[in-house]
Amino acid sequence: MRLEYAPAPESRDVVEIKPSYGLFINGEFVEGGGTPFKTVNPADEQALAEVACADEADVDRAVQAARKAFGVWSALPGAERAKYLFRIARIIQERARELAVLETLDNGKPIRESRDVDLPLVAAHFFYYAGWADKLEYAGFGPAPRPLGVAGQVIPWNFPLLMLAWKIAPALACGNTVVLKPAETTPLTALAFADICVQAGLPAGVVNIVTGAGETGAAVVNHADVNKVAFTGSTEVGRLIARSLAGTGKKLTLELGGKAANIVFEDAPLDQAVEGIVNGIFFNQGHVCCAGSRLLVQESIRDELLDALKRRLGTLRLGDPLDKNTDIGAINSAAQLAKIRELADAGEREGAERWSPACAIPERGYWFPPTVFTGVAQSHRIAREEIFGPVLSVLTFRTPAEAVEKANNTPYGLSAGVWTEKGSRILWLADRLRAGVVWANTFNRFDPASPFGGYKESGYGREGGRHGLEAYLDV
Ligand code: TXE
Repeated sequence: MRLEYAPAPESRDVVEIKPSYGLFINGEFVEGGGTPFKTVNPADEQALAEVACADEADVDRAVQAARKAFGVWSALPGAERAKYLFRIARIIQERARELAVLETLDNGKPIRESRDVDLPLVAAHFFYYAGWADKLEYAGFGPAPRPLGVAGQVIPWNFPLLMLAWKIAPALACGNTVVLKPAETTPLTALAFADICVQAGLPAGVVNIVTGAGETGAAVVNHADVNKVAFTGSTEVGRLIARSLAGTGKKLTLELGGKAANIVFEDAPLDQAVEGIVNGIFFNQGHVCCAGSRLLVQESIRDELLDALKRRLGTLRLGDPLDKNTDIGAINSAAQLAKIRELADAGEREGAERWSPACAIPERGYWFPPTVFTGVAQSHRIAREEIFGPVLSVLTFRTPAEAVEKANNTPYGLSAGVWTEKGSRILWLADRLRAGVVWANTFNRFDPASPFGGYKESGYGREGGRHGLEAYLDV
């Protein structure tokens, strides 16, 4: 790690955080019936604000508000709905700096990422789906696709505002109304988004935000008057939700975990591949469902690639997420840090070799250094389980067939990466990899026009693109 450099902190003053926040129901901020909870800055463990907790009665009020608004919203011509979505997209752009700082404070991710990746993509999703709102009959789902009604949406903490955009933008474009529950460790940007809905003049009840933990989420998905459920989070909770919705007739999409293979062939451009590996697993501290957490490297270039990778990791900066030079921010919560530590310790116990660059860890906050495990066997927990942290497991292969076999040897199937100069090999692998997304000579690239979603235990349904509309329409 480079220890000496000139810090360039983004100003905290661009955002005004209130001491306490209410729920957003029917266009107003209201108190919640549950016990309020604190949201914490993971970089210094200081409380940022107190946030209301929605109980079942609050969730019911939010669903009723969404039901009432559905009549008005779904009856608007698509071009009118588009105007609201365009307005929201523009306000997000105007307030991008404030939202990026708020996201970084609540989540721990580097400001460089929230500013240059998350926020531009959030706005892009609203622009993209605004464009569909008056063209749904041309989406290929039949002549008069209809909205489903009230969408209950539960999202995680790794991309708080971006996951909100993935869920709310297509739902509204299709004419649905929404009750969304953000994750309990990152509620602040969803509440800022509620404020943006007010600023955009969105009719009351079209978007409702209920904060709280898993019980609030369960109340949303199990509410009898919710027609569609969209969930992004752990495979365990995804399974619970699928079970509880069985037989209810609610439409369900699930975006769950992953254990992606990033496959590097001996003919790959090495410097580019190293950047792709770093971006694949250390972007957002590895809190990414499609993270390239397993490096599959062709045996003939293993040592050369690992040397180059370790040199590059030595240049990464871990620390203050608000510093524009920071590459590795804070781990989102104490619970997630404990999970990463547990799995990394299991890696050592099971016989893999652990390596991290020299790295000063701040005294306060939740931190984990970039970590590489070599000598990993397919049976090791670090090769099988989602770590959701900055930890890379390195395995080797000799032939393309062996690479495919190892890459597919996981219960998950969300994403994969292939690095090679050979176009024919890219197509050969893309055909055989059981993954919803296959990147070639790049990794972790997102576009609102591309469908995203998994195979196997990574979930079902697609978000993004034209396919993302299908989740919110009766066709
Ligand atoms: O997830 P949870 P956690 C994976 C990742 C991570 C692990 C645990 O491996 O280490 O999951 O993270 C809400 N009914 N991913 O515990 O609990 C919860 O309040 C309805 C991968 O944070 O699944 C939050 O809003 N909702 C993933 C959301 O579900 C419930 C992103 C996610 O929390 C609920 C996050 C219930 N019974 C974690 N229980 C990805 N695919 O990107 C909880 N929630």
